[in-house]
Amino acid sequence: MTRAVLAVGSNLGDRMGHLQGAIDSLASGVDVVAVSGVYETAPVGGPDQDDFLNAVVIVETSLTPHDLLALCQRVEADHDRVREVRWGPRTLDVDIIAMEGEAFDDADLTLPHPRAHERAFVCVPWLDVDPGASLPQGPIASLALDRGGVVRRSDLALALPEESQR
Ligand code: A4P
Ligand code: MG
Repeated sequence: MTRAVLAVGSNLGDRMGHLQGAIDSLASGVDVVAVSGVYETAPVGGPDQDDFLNAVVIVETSLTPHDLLALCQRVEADHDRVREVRWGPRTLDVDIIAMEGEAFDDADLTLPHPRAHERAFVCVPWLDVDPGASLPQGPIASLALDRGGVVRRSDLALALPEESQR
């Protein structure tokens, strides 16, 4: 089994519903082993748009990287993903941030995610679930990140799949 780090984000509609739905749907194809806290984050890039809720999910899988990407894209489609412009508002985004031992770049998939190291909305929740996490740019804990727009929502929590189905 390979450990993979996924980032989930939503800034349209029932944001928590989309994030919890993503975690529950991912469980049909991978083992979900940990879920970070939920963060309210200012949008980075793209048009003027509403704040996101972001979180990081740790999974274990024997899927290949491309099959994991296909699962992430199926989960997005199941949540009526609409995205008209790059970096624009979306009901659900599920990105692969890193996969243990995998580093490559082709037309469909870049691992580790090429923008993860500069994104506090990915690195801050990732640190919740893995304080020792690192990227090719260095340990996440020592990256210079602008954390200004990333606020923990301690009133919100995502559940592991079994808990959410109880
Ligand atoms: N792709 C390549 N590598 C990967 C990977 N590691 N994981 C390809 C996932 N997909 C990967 O993605 C476009 C294409 O990237 C896919 O077809 C896949 O083959 P997409 O999800 O369709 O489009 P996107 O998400 O709009 O584009 P992109 O470039 O992936 O955007 P980012 O970098 O994911 O940024 N601000 C806040 N606060 N919170 C957010 O969650 N998200 C974005 C999206 C921008 N600003 C944000 C947030
Ligand atoms: Mg994406």
